[in-house]
Amino acid sequence: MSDGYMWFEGVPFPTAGFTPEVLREARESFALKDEDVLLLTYPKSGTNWLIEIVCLIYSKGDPKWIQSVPIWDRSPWVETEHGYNLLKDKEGPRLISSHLPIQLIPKSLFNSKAKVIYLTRNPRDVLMSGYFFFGASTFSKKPQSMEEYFGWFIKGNVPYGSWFDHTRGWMSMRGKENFLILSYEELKRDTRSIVEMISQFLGKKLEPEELNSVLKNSSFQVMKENNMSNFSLLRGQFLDEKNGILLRKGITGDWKNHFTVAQAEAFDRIFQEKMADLPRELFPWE
Ligand code: PPS
Repeated sequence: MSDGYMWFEGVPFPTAGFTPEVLREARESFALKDEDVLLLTYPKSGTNWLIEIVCLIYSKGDPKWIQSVPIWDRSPWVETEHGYNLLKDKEGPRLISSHLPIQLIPKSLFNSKAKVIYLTRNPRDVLMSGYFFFGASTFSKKPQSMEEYFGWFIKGNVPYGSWFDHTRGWMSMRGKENFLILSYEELKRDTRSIVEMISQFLGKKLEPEELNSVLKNSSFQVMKENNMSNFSLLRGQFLDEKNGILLRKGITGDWKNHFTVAQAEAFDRIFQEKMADLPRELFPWE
């Protein structure tokens, strides 16, 4: 606690919205059902973009739902107090979000046929996105400089712990029939094909005009204007009024505008050290 995080089993969490009791109960007792869909990411990987897309696939492109219900109530976070309480009594197929590392996810996942989508992103862009977001938050530890945040990220001293451990943990599920791995980079590069792949994976066929509406309503510009999805409802309480922005840039490679040459080289070395034994195609960025 004293270092600005709420630690649970060696993993740092933000201090607001999380308790050891809920984290423990979620892992031990939360029952995933075969018809549930679990959207998994490390923070700042494009989670909310994925949630928006999946909600729109479920509504067949009709934007009414995404325009009237906050994004965290449409696909609640199983590890937060708010999300857990919503989910545990919810009937029917549920959309569920989580940033949890594999060792903290509800154990019932491993005996269920629930469909899981794991979205990855270039960790350098994840780092930059987190630097700006947590720097403008009131619920998590704030870095004083990019250099400081870079050090925290490398050590895993950021919300939900190490990107490297998180990614390695979840990648061990690759190849399972109910597990789809996607990347933010592929989603940016060919949004239409990836959205079609997601709808196929979820068994939800879309007509061409429905697909067009999913694409339009989940686009960066439209989502940035949607107060149910852009986190503007959190400003004042959890996010800084001016700089607390979820949809900041929405691009790939922004890290190049911020990393020093020394940081870029250090990051390459660490990535190589920690991830070299995994297939290169799991990381489809430059
Ligand atoms: S969080 O707070 O961890 O749940 O954040 P998360 O949603 O995972 O990631 C936020 C980044 O995703 C970008 N984003 C998008 N990019 C493209 N298109 C759309 N529609 C979109 N929605 C969110 C968002 O801009 C954050 O990235 P950065 O690099 O900070 O812009």
